[in-house]
Amino acid sequence: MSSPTLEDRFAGCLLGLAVGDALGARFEGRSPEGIAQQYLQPRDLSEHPPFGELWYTDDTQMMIGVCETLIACGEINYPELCRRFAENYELHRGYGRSTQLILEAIRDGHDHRMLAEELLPGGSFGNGAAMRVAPVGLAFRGDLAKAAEQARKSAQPTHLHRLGIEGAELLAAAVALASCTERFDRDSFFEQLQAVAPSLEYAGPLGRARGLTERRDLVLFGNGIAATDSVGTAIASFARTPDNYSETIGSVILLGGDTDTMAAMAGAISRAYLGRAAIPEKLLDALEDGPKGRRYLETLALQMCRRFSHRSNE
Ligand code: RVK
Ligand code: MG
Ligand code: MG
Repeated sequence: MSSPTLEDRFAGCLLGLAVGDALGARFEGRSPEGIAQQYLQPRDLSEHPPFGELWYTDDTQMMIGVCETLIACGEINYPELCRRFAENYELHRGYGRSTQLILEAIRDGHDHRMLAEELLPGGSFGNGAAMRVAPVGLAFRGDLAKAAEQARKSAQPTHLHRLGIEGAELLAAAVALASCTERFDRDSFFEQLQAVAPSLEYAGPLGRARGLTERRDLVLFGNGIAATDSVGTAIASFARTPDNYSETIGSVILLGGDTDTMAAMAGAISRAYLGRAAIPEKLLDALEDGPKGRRYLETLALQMCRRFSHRSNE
């Protein structure tokens, strides 16, 4: 099988994230036992997806804001990022509580920096900065230090806790590495990731992910809204089944809990590696296609690719 083109990888990453988010959203907050009554195997979710159109959530909506900023400015520009987040914001997409209040403050011209510092002790360590950061990994795929620096900037408006920020750095690095990979090499992938996120809170899950073979052992990773409970889970699922998108996103959805976000993050990494082709047609066809829907994501991917492909071999 020939390697995907860069354009394929960019489109795959954005669509893989949106499809994971939208499919996972149907199961958000449910228990693994409840989901198992309907779906026993990860691939069943792609072969027999829930009925009707699949709507994405805050994960994809914020990722779109990151993409738009990168395309407009060539890097993360704080005022532009805030403007895009607030402009795209729709409450019904289901935002984290603190992120919601911050985006409403930006929209209404209030002091949002104070909220980011004070709403949660030490700032937010939610997975909201990691779930939206994949485009940063694509844009700076040839330079992990730059990708990490830009990931930190992209977290700033809403996530000031070091664990929320580190989760974003880690996810951006995972996407960057996957998008440069011709043939997945587990040891090399984890060695590079471990250098990006040295904190104990991430070193533990990354170390376990490196040795993960059985799907049942994914339950040893978290399934929650904290970045430390979900970023490692998404990476572990990708690394267990790097050649199989349906298995990668289905496995994290069957864990229950924060299913949209784990599947969004795992889907972005998976498709940055595999490219767009073979995202199951049934899922792609079901993804919403109104304003800023499926076709808009394809356009964004093309614009991202044009703007950033020259950085690929740096
Ligand atoms: C609804 C204590 C903290 C904390 C801290 C907890 C969407 C809080 C997406 C907070 C994702 C929650 C998710 C979310 C993304 C964070 N001390 N608790 N320092 N920091 N928390 O509001 O964008 O689903 O319970 O920053 O990270 O699909 O309410 O939102 O699943 O994490 O929300 O943190 O959320 P926020 P976010
Ligand atoms: Mg969500
Ligand atoms: Mg979520």
